[in-house]
Amino acid sequence: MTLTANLRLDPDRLWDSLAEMARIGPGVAGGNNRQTLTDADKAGRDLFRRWCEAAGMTVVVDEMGTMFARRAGVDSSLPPVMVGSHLDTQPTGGKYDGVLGVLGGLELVRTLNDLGIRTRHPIEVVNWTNEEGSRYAPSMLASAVFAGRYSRDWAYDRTDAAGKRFGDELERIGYKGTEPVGQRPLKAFFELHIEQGPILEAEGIDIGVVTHGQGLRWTQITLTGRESHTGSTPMPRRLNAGLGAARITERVHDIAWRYPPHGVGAVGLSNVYPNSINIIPGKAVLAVDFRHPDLSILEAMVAALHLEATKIARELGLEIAFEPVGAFDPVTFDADCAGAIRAAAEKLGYTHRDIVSGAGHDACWITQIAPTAMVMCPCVDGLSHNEAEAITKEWAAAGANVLFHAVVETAGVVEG
Ligand code: HGY
Ligand code: MN
Ligand code: MN
Repeated sequence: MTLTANLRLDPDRLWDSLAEMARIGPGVAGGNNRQTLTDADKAGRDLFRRWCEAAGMTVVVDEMGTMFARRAGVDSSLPPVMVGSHLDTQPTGGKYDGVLGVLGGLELVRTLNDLGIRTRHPIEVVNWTNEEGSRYAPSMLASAVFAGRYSRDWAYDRTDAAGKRFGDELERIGYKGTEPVGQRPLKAFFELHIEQGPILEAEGIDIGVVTHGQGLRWTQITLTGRESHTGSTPMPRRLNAGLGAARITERVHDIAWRYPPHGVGAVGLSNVYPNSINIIPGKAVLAVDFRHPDLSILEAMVAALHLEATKIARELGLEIAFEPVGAFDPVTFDADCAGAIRAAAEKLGYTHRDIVSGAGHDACWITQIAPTAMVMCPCVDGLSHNEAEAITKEWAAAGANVLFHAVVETAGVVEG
């Protein structure tokens, strides 16, 4: 039996849930600041747990704090179809990045309950811990541990800018679960996410069928010069780490431009020390974010960075140190899962196109261990990682409806 095209989610209930979650950890400009493992993250997790339990699901938390809300299937021995994303946000994040994927999964279960539909496989709605990687690098940390890329203890030892350990903060908010990470079997994983880019909106297309995800390399660079007086130190005697950071930032931009149309690069995090108006910075720390869908080009960008940043440092008399702080290779998502998404969009009468994800997602790690694909909906001006991030209720509903049909068809509908 398959779901008929008239079966859709309740767009208002989804929209209301998004609005209620957005009230937790508000930003300063209408978005959210619900960073991972903060009190606001805890409050968002608690609300998600209450909603899941009210929908008859049982919630399990693993050792990385990832939440798995399970709706029983007719055959509980079968592996679940997982659906989800993340509830943590950037410090100046939007209301939909990640949240739409988690609450779209919750709404899917609420709709199955309303319709009295049973599935053969269980369904699990997932909130992955620390997708953003802003407070604790690297991004997609919990899904990477789940996929076996990093150990739990390595993740626990990650520290934030204030020196707080990931493991300690997870314990502090009460979400250090007992289930070993990565032990949960799954049949497939589906993630609904806003595009965070301009393509779908510009082309007037409802649904992105994500067939690939580009790769990422994050490199932290520390430059060491010498603090000295900005007034009395002659120019030839300066060892200015801040100047080195500025030149390397410009060079990152140039390296990205060498690989059009997909090459992208930026320095989003950059600090000089001691950051005093009349002291030449003796130290600078910056983080470089390169992305590309082709692994060999991504690696060429990083190699150019090492070569050219080292030359800049030498010219300025600075010491330089590089530390990789995040990496995942370009991925290809599962053709059958992508096919289920395409078929759902067709059945429901939505326009759709295949698309490569510019941003990283938990699905990029889960696809390494199980059949995985993503559904995308447009966002206004392609803007994300900005408090002004916006989507329409119609876009949210279209994405969630396609997710609903693709997940339920994969889980198998049981008659009667
Ligand atoms: O960086 C990313 O692509 C994701 O938003 N964490
Ligand atoms: Mn996201
Ligand atoms: Mn994000």
